[in-house]
Amino acid sequence: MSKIIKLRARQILDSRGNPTVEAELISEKACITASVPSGESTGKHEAFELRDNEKAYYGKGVLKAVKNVNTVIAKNCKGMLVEEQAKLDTKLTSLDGTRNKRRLGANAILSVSMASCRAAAQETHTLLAEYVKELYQAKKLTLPCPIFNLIEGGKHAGNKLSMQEYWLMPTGAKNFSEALRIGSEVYHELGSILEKRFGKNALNVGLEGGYAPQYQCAEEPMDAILEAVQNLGYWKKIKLGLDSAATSFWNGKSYLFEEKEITSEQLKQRYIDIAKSYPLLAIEDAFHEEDFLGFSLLQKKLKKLMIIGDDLTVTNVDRIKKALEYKSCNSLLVKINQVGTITETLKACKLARNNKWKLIVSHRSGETSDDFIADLAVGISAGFIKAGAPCRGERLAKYNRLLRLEEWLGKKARYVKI
Ligand code: 2PG
Ligand code: MG
Repeated sequence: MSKIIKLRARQILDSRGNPTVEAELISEKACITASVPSGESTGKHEAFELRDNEKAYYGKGVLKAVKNVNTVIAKNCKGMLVEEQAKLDTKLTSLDGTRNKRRLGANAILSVSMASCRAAAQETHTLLAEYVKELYQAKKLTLPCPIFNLIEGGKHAGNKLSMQEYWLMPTGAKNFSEALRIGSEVYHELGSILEKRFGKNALNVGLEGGYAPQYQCAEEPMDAILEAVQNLGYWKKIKLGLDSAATSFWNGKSYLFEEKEITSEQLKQRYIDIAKSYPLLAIEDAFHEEDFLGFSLLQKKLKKLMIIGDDLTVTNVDRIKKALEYKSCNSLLVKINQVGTITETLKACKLARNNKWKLIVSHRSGETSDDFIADLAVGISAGFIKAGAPCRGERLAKYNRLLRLEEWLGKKARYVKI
């Protein structure tokens, strides 16, 4: 056991060029940093991200959050034991005192929560993944199936696609490295297809490294991805998935889909048609963030699919309980900054898992090179990790960490069977 000796934070930039918080923690035995991600298409019910709203960085500075770490949090957490994650996280939430971490900022709080967890792992000379396994009291370690975002739309790209993410899921890979290879090869093959069709412009990418071609029709990206898959002979090894991020095209009354207003019922029918014609395995945020009923109607129709809650559930126990009541989903997207501490993240995962939901640990569109979530996915045996395209440093930080974990853990961690 060792105490926190020094805690401080600084403002750094994320992959979008926006400020974010990095914490530095020095304990009696460790010295580490941790930085927090940030979303673009954020859910209304997420924990509060504190921004300065001043001239610098177009209001997006995080110096207030940094100051909160350097003053209130540092003063009160110095001397606490890094191994006592739950105690530290309770302290952090009670120092904040608000329901959604509005006072100190979930970004300030999460940076310290992550830092402490990583320091505890370092001190005990265990991999963070193994340490998380202990915290979560998991029975085993599992390498997750990566979910690659190959084509972007919605708020993440400058094209006309309504849906935000088109995924390749190499569910038939025999191990993580093969899954990564499939993802990378399909990504490059898809690049050539798009370049032939639209010219070099189509190689521009969205926030998560996926291509952002000028498609508008919802099915076209899937056709292009499948063409790439076909060219490479990977048919049997893959499934497709979607993140609609439907709140971003909901106007309060209807969905603005492919530049037309459609009803919830019409959108549902479109998903059903897509599921009939494509090898679809998952749909995330199929409807807007308050539409628990819409989700459940879809789930009834598409029983075999993963119906994933993201903005709907925001890694929050109360929202997950409501989704359970309505039978809205069968899978949870797990984002540490939606809730703001590691302990609360693990609680949300436990609740979902106890109800037989699948877990998908997820990055945010604004990322840093911090690879915490790779270890988190392995430690809780999530089964899936969504960390963007197999391209761009902040995305590869997670996938490359998983390659290392695969090698280091060897037989201690099997690859998920889907
Ligand atoms: C999502 C995420 C990550 P953002 O909607 O699932 O892909 O995007 O971080 O912008 O919320
Ligand atoms: Mg989402």
